[in-house]
Amino acid sequence: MRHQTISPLNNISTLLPVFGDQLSLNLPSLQVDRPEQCCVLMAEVMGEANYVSHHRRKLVFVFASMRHFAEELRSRGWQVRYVELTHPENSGSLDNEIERAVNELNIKQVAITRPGEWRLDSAISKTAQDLERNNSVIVKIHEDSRFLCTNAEFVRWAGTRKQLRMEYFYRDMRRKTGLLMDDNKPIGGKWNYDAENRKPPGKDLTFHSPKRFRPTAITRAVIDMVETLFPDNFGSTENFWFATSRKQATAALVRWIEHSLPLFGDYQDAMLQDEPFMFHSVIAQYINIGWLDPMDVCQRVEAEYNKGSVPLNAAEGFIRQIIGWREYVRGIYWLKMPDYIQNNFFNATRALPEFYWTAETNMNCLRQCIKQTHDEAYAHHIQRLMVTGNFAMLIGVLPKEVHEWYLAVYADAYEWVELPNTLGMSQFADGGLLGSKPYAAGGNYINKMSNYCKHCHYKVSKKEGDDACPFNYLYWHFLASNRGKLADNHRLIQIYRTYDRMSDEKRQTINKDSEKFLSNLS
Ligand code: FAD
Ligand code: DLZ
Ligand code: SF4
Repeated sequence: MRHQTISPLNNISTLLPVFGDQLSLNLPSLQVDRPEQCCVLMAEVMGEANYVSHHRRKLVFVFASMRHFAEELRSRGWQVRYVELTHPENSGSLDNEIERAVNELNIKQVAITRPGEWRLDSAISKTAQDLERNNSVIVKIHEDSRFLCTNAEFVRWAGTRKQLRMEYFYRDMRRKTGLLMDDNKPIGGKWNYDAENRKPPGKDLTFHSPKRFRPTAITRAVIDMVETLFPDNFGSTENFWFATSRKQATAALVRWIEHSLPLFGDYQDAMLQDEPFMFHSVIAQYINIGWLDPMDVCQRVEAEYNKGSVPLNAAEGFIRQIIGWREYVRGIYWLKMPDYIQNNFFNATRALPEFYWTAETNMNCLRQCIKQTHDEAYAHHIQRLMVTGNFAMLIGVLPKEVHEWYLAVYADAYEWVELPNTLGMSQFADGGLLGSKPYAAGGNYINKMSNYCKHCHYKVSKKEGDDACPFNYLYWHFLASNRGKLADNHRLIQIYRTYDRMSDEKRQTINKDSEKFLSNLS
């Protein structure tokens, strides 16, 4: 096995650690006056590989991307100390690798871009203090400039409001970036075209799959390593096709813009059997790891709208996801951590069902979404929110277990973006910080937005009995069980009225079917 040993580095005084999701040449810590006196440190470590049991495709994507980034840096003249996972002296954690490099290279200064996750940020801050105290090393931690809203700006925005609604944050971000703006007015007269973006899947849709890349020699070596070291982790590495360099990720974006962006808006919420990607961009993993820059992505999309090649609902819908949702959830994460992760508004206690790891369930919507997650480390937003997330909330799974599953299984998952989406948006475990009501739905919604029900063991039209769609009775059971916490929610008043109009017998049947289903689950 090839080990990257550390050749004597001359005149090195500054260490520049770059973490696995910081693969950008624009990182603030890489903007230095004397690159020849710097050494970039990159380390594959078990601490990061194991803190949740990551999908094997995600591990391949992260390590292969890290290795390609190290090559990119070297080709630009940077000195790079790259520690592979199997290196005999690998200490197993990023903070220890920084300390080891400081001691071995006799480093005087360290410059770091702040890690994306609270967990790593605390460990690095502690290491920074130790290095300054014990080794007289100067440590500078830069704020991550790859986002359009700084944490300080978000704190200021949040400080002025009672409710932290994404829509108002998004409008401010449109004003700030000037995207799709006509002076200080939104192009087209409306801020948000979401109402046009909920078309059910049509019969005659044709899709262009995301651009696929043949693994390089570097990636093939990583695949072998991941298969050897993580044989029991979830997911497949077969036919690995993700981009693992900036050039490839950009080519994937260009292809998506050309072929799929025009219909992205219309079918954003639709789901189809055996069509994991539809018109989605499948670029979240590339933006989050640093291969693509969010503002550049949005400007390319805006340019297509200006050329007249895509409708406004597609361009606006996409840009909203990036400068709205993506920035907003990051703001919430840093505003509310570390306590946020403990939230459990409904006091849920159930363990995550085993079939989230095996896809062995008769519920076709869940089987499809989980199987696809296993094969691709990908599911689109509505699959995550309204199928796997909705079901976990309806049956009362511990939010922390749901969170750890999402963090592990998606190639784009890092806690700063995954946690608010899971715990807040999909589980309502924060009691409504992100959403004004829980995203709970029965089988009708899934049937309207997908063709899953046509291929299901259960009947979506049936409300009770062994062959009824479980989402139908679990939906009412969830609302009834959590009435004490939800009854005052003005968006649920009509729904509770409908429940109250049901006969006692019907309500008892809902309860009986639900209890039977839930006891079979456990
Ligand atoms: P598209 O549908 O093509 O959307 C375009 C881009 O918008 C995405 O690439 C992404 O960068 C951004 N985006 C869209 N929605 C969101 C959102 N709600 N929050 C943040 N960014 C958004 N996204 C992640 O990047 N990482 C996660 O770990 C993650 N976990 C999620 C967990 C749950 C329970 C839910 C409901 C959503 C989660 N999302 C997460 C948001 C969203 O589902 C993914 O960003 C999206 O599915 C990625 O696929 P795509 O690139 O094809 O996105
Ligand atoms: C996700 C990940 C994994 C699996 N492995 C590494 C690693 O070995 N080295 C590294 O620097 N980063 C890795 N990452 C990304 C980090 O987990 C990420 O930087 C933190 O979670 C902060 O967002
Ligand atoms: Fe899912 Fe119910 Fe439809 Fe089956 S019938 S696919 S369980 S929503």
